[in-house]
Amino acid sequence: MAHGVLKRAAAAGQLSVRLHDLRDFTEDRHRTVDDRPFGGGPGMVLKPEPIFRAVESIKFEQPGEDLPVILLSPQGRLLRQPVVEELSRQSRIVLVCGRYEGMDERVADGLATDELSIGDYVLSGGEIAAAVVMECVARLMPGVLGNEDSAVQDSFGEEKMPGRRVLDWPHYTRPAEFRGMRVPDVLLSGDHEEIRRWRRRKALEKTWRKRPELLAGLTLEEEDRQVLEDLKQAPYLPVSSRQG
Ligand code: 4GX
Repeated sequence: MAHGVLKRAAAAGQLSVRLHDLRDFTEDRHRTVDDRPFGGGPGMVLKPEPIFRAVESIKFEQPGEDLPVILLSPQGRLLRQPVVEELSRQSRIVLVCGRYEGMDERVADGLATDELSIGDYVLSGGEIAAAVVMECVARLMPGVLGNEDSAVQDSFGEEKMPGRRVLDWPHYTRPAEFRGMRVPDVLLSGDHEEIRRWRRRKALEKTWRKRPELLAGLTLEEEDRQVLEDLKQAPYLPVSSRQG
């Protein structure tokens, strides 16, 4: 919260974050949040009661509110930009972070409204995953990255929102030549229509070559379809012989 987009979102009054220590919602002398798994096996499991009580204390603040309660876990649906956009429109979100081998399944079954994973790898706790969600959501909030209002992201769609479904185009800055590597001439030409077409072509080309599965579900405009047709015809050029 002290840096970058989270700091900016907070300064713009768009974001506030509260931490809730599960131990504050225990009732025993040792403030116990975990226990051994039924059925045996290694490791510990987070008990359901402190998690239910913690989330219920947040629900109690605004009775009747439609409050998303999101469990971070490798079993969740993958966090992708459309999910981030959906979350950025919510006024409040609860992110539930587990530790240990996991948490009592009744949290997923009877408390969480959604389960999200930030990727197919195993963290030791949900906190970093929650920070990733916060970061992605904060950068879409009005007034945070120069998005004056939330309508901007929708109406600009793909073109100004690379990363939504196609990869970004290549970026260059000065110097125009660095260690023998030239910036493509078109970017120095000042021809804005030509530059727009080049960027679109490069974005599609990069997506086609590096992440072809991202193009699968897309309905493309005529210009894009033509570009992709040409790409599929073109022979693949090794890095050493590419230019422009
Ligand atoms: N994307 N982890 C959660 C503990 C746990 C296990 C099961 C609830 C149910 C992860 C991820 C992730 C590791 C966070 C296990 N909590 N979270 N933790 N990948 O790997 O979100």
